[in-house]
Amino acid sequence: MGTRSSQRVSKPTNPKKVKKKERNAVEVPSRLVRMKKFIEMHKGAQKITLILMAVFGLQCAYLLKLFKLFEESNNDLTWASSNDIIPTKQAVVPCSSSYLEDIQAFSGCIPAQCGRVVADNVITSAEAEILLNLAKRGFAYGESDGGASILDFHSGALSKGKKFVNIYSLIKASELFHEEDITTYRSVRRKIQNLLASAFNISESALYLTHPTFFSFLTNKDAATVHDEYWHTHVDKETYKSFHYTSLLYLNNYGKDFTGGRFIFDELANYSTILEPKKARLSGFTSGWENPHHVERVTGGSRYAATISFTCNPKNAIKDPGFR
Ligand SMILES: O=C(O)CCC(=O)C(=O)O
Repeated sequence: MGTRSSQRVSKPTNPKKVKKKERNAVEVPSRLVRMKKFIEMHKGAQKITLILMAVFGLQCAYLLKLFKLFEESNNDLTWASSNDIIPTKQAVVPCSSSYLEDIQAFSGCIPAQCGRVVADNVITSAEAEILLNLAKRGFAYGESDGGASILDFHSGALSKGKKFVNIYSLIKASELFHEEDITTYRSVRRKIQNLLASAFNISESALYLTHPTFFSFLTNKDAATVHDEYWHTHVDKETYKSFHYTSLLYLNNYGKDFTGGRFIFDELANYSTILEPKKARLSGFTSGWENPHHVERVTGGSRYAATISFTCNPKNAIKDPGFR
């Protein structure tokens, strides 16, 4: 037995098993090292992942901001499309403090709310046609070199070349205007006065026609003087001191008779409210800082409109143009 047991103890080791053991003895520490390395690497990767995520997050935030800005600049609202027939549509905007201050002195003329109105059924197409023909007859005597001409039948001012001339020095009014023109102009003026009074809840008799009242004719010619640069944002109360209520009567059609030339309200909140002109479309608005606006550059054709505006101050009233 003793021999057997000692034999068992001294049993010679199988060389194959030794090799395997040796292999194992070598493999165990290398796995640990690899594990450690892996963990270390993983820690590094975690850091890198976190950094990448932060960079990605920042990029996303930046893109989102850009997208928002882009979205805002594309937030323009076509308030009055030339495809629509608008019975009457109104929008309220808070009155500017300077406008309210100015108008306080004229009771009966203070708007319930400032804002805008557009109406397609107040002026008839026939009335617009008569005024369009009258404007065209007038502009045959003069036109600006630079694509923006005006004709003021009240004062006689007419764009010619780079200056203004008095149309009544070129032709007798009686030869230029027909009785129908005068009656149409008066009827249109009365209708506008009525629309403004009801839209802004004021007394019709508190409104007076004011200077300047003019026809405009715009083309895509390059500007020759500053007077041709109609596309700058402006506030009517600043440009024309006597205005309290501005009205515009369009005499031909955006998209058909001309391209470009849309009327744009430049809102404070970085977007635009767009009005597309169409024949006999009437728009009206309070003339203060609540309604900054411009006309988009005309890109083709001829655009005709009439600016017919009102004051609350009787001292700044003018008579209907008598066409002398
Ligand atoms: O013709 C228009 O639509 C606007 C004209 C205008 O802004 C202006 O005469 O001050």
